[in-house]
Amino acid sequence: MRLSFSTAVLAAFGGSQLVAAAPQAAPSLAPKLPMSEFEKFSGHPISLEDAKNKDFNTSSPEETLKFNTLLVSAAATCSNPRIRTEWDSLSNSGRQAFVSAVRCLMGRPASGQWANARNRYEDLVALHQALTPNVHSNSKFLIWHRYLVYTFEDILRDECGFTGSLPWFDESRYAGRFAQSSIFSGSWFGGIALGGNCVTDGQFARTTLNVGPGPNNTPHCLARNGDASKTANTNSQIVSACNARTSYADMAACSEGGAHAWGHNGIGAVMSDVYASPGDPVFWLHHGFIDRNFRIWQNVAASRRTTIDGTDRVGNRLTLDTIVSVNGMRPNVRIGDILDTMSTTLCYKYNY
Ligand SMILES: [Cu+2]
Repeated sequence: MRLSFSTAVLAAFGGSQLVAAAPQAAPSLAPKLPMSEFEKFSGHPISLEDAKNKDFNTSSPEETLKFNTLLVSAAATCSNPRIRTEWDSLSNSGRQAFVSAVRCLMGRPASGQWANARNRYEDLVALHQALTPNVHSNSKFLIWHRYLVYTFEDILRDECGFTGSLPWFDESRYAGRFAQSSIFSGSWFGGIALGGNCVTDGQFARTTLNVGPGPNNTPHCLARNGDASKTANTNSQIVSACNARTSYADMAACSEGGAHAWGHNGIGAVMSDVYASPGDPVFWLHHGFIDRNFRIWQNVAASRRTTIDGTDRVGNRLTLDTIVSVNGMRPNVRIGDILDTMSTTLCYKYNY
């Protein structure tokens, strides 16, 4: 999705809206925005056929750094990893601990780092919005989102007393029927088949979002526009087809346009907004799934946890020393520090 790419960069970095966003009075009722206000995720979601086709070009070919191994990985291990548990395997108390921590973050003051963020949760949405052009449609996508999700998990623990790990949503088991997951119920995150209307049930009912839509900032409601014909494409076949690709860059591009894009667009509205989709708390469960698929690909060979290939937004090759930044919300790390989730830097794994 190179469409409007340079415009997007200008909007995010050169535009005045992030700097000039003056505090506005919180609306008493979250205003609904028309669907046209939300930019569709990843202009080119790919089909299962595309995912299976080894010749389907999802990224430019480049050399794999076969011998650029991570020297610290042999020595550094984590002995007590956090376990990220799939939603259905999590107890109600485990689910509630996570949801309460997210709500806690939404109730805490913004740091002030992001002028458009109105609470601490929105600091993370604003971070994602600002870096969107850097970390989508290029090979940084998977590795950067791994660190974003980790940053979120770590902030929940540090600032809201959360002692658990991020839950994730096995969308391959609910492909085409997300509405049947208890995630999208009045007990938890609220409904999905809302036709673009505001979420009015569940623990995030009537949430107002101040970051987005797109690179702009207008108060709007947490809304969804569930479409089962789109979430049908988060099935295990498309995940496997992408994970059958041997280079990191090819797999990452396939994942981004595959289950990743279909999950975003299939939940719809806020979630289909490439810039500000973290405004919907299900973003984190979705990206847990995408990161877990990445880890499964990495489990095939040690080299997949110690080498990297692909390029960044401007075509520079990624190396183990390439910096991954969350703009100071957590320390900068090297790609080599976070390639292996079982390193001392991250130290987590998925329950399956
Ligand atoms: Cu993203």
